[in-house]
Amino acid sequence: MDTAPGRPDDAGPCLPLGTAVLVVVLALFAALTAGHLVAALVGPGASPLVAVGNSVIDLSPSWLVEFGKDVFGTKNKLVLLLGIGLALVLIAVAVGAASRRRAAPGVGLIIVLGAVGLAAVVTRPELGQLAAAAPIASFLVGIAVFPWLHRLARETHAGEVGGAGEAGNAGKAHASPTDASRRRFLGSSLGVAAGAGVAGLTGQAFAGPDIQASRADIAPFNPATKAPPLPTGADFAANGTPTLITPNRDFYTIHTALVVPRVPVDGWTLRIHGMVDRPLTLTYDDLRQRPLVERTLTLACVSNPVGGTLISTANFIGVDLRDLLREAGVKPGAEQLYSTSHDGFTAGTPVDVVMEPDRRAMLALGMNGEPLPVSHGFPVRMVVPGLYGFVSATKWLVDLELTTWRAKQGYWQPRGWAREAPVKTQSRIDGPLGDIQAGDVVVAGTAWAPHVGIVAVEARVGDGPWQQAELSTEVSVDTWRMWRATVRMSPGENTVTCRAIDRTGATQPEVATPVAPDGATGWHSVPFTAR
Ligand SMILES: Nc1nc2c(c(=O)[nH]1)N[C@H]1C(S)=C(S)[C@@H](COP(=O)(O)O)O[C@H]1N2
Ligand SMILES: [Mo]
Repeated sequence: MDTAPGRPDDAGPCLPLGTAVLVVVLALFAALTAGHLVAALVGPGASPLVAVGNSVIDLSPSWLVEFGKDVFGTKNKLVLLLGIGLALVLIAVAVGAASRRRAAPGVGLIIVLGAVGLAAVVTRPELGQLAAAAPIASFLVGIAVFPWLHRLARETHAGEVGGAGEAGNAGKAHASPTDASRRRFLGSSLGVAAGAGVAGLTGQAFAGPDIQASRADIAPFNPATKAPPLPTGADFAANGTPTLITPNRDFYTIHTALVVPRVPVDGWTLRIHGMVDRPLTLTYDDLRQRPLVERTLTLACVSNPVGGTLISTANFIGVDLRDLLREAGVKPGAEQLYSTSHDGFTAGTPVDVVMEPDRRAMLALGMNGEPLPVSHGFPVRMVVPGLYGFVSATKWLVDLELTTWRAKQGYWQPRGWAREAPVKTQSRIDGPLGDIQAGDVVVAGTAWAPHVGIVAVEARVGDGPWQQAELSTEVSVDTWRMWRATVRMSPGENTVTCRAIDRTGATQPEVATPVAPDGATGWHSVPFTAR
């Protein structure tokens, strides 16, 4: 049988499994990094890997998303990417095994994955038409690299078979055809791996506009109305609670986007339209020139379990949302303020809540004296005191539409979450931390009922009597409040439980409910071992 180098055929020798898999892996790597590089030009979300990941997130059933969050917390996105990577490796092994004689299965794989990548990119709501260039680049590179490397590998192997008799005495002076073709295959493989590595890293480095530069260009804010200075005793950080203001780097972060959107101030506009008398299109400077207000507000996530930490407080700087909407002139009948993010995320907020004179809802440009951090929505986000973030706190905001509830649904509503979601009254135990001596122990924690206010917190050990806790000085009804209580602990395990009472007079309910659809309820209990 003629197995001359350069003319391998189906009946020829079989590639070792490892080589066949390597060829598939290298071709996939080259294809994905090429797409990643082109995505740097047409939008980071266009990278096929990222687009497929984002689509997996959006198409996943809610229970799976919740499971991911429960098990992996904020690492869930890394786990998703690793999962997709692992799936690709398994596919590469299977297709490699099928491609030991013929290139066809590998070519078929490139076509199928190319179609999946293209479909994921063109159906992403946040990407423009140009974005298709990234998966197309992936496809073209994959469809070129795979058959080429496959042929080189076959040539090497054909040479090995043909030159088997020389194997024992192939000295350095007499390079056999085997050595030459093997060198060609190895050299090409290394070249593909290196080229793909460089393409991937370059794509990563230049993905989108230089957002930190845009952020650094923002002149310091000088709010006309500053947040009042914190009263003394606003937190019990010395007893283990968080500080009243959460530093930006510690502020909890939740979003559906797999890569944080980079939205430069240049060219950013906000449209206010729908059921309004005067539709507006505002630039960043338009917002800056309005009287800026600074407000100390607590933001909470509906996915926060009892005792959880998906809640933080910041001094948000921005413009009053009600004032802005009054300028646009909200028409009667508008029920929903439908906000859209640059990344396609949407939230529906009740208009009557946003328009309450004392609600203090805002469009935030700054956070704790700085421009918004990129991961918290730079350049502009919404914040509505008293509502969970998923129905009110749209980051990377680009569009506000006044509409009805029937016309549109925010991102999470069709995924089984509530339409209207005020933050539930909650309290949690934060300290003491470390070694505990039996006797009198100061237990401390945090309580919140945003826009309602906390009036009391009670704590108890085991089934003992409830004790009134001392409360930190109230900053406003829109911020969390800290508590501490001296309780008696005996040696061994002591389970401490707390509950808050809000300004409506209601006590935080004992019955435990899950986070979906509108926030967890239940009392927080923590066992402490005293010595
Ligand atoms: N664009 C966008 N905005 C978003 C979200 C999102 O997924 N995408 N998540 C919302 C949710 S669920 C919460 S709790 C808050 C969290 O804001 P933070 O990350 O600044 O804490 O942002 C809200 N705004
Ligand atoms: Mo959230």
